[in-house]
Amino acid sequence: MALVLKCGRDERAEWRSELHRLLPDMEVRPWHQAGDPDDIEFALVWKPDAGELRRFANLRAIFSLGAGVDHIMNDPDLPPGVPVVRLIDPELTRQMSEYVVLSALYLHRRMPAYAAAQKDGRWRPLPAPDTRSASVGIMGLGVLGSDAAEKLRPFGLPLLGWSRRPKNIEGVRCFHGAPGLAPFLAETGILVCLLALTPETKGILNAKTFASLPRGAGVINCARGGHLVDEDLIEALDSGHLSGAVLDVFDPEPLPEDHPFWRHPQITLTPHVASLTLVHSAAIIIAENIRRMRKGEAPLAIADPKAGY
Ligand code: NDP
Ligand code: OXD
Repeated sequence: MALVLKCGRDERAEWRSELHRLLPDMEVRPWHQAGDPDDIEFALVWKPDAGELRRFANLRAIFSLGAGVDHIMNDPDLPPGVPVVRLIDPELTRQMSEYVVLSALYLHRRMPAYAAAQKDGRWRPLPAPDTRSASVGIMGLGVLGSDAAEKLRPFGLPLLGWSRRPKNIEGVRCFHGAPGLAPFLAETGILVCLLALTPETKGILNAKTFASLPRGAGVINCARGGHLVDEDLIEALDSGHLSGAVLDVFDPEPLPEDHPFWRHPQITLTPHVASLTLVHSAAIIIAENIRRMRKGEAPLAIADPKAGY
């Protein structure tokens, strides 16, 4: 039996060598040289082509190469009954928390305004940032959102969080569900999006959400581009209601060259690098899940097909 791998060309050799080291009896086949589809027991994928996974009649699990599984779940022809397995990797979590702390402090310390002043050659000190009132609200309190909250705690900024189900996290005022959204937004000064992308959360960063934030709020999107309504963000920034945004993810990616985000003075953007899968670390987690399945145990971190993440 074999594993089929769909990853970036640059990482293919590393994945194959790590998986060979950890699972010496597993044959690893590249996506376009999968051979006899009936040999394929496991798929390890990033953005598989829609309908393609269904070719593998003996597939036992689909492993995501990233933390999000939307790139798999959005296939309307997904093989039924085959578990989709999320990647929960401490290295991914660490990187994301670094990005969130960096971006939240960047907005809190008004770095976009200082960058603009520097560009104009202007010496323009702003009032001291008041940490007591500069709250950070995290949408999505899953693996990444809850760790980001924990890493932000030592800075003393009031923390809020919003999720689908109720949560109890030390030092975080937790809200949940549709009724919890408005009170959460009303007290959020810096909004961080770390939600899973599902039909319910698509476009959630929109004009109504921005209008519910206090004037001068900032927005950080490091989940998926599909959460954000691009025009609504530009309008909220241009009207002065929002003061700045840090964006790591876009729809589509790469962000088209002529997209207004590139040159907007209040937007800082990065090319989907907030947290990158590190092969040496992720391969250990995937190999361990395959070993579990071979022993007849369920893999860890199966996505819930009903919830979609
Ligand atoms: P989790 O599945 O652990 O967490 C997802 C969170 O979203 C949960 O708190 C969940 O609520 C919440 N959620 C889902 N649907 C709703 C809803 N309808 N209303 C309110 N809350 C909802 O995922 P991770 O923390 O591991 O990852 C989060 C996302 O980060 C990924 O899906 C991915 O898109 C993105 N990501 C981006 C990267 C980058 O480099 N930019 C890298 C890695 C991930 P509940 O807790 O109640 O289930
Ligand atoms: C992920 C990502 O989901 O890289 O891991 O976006």
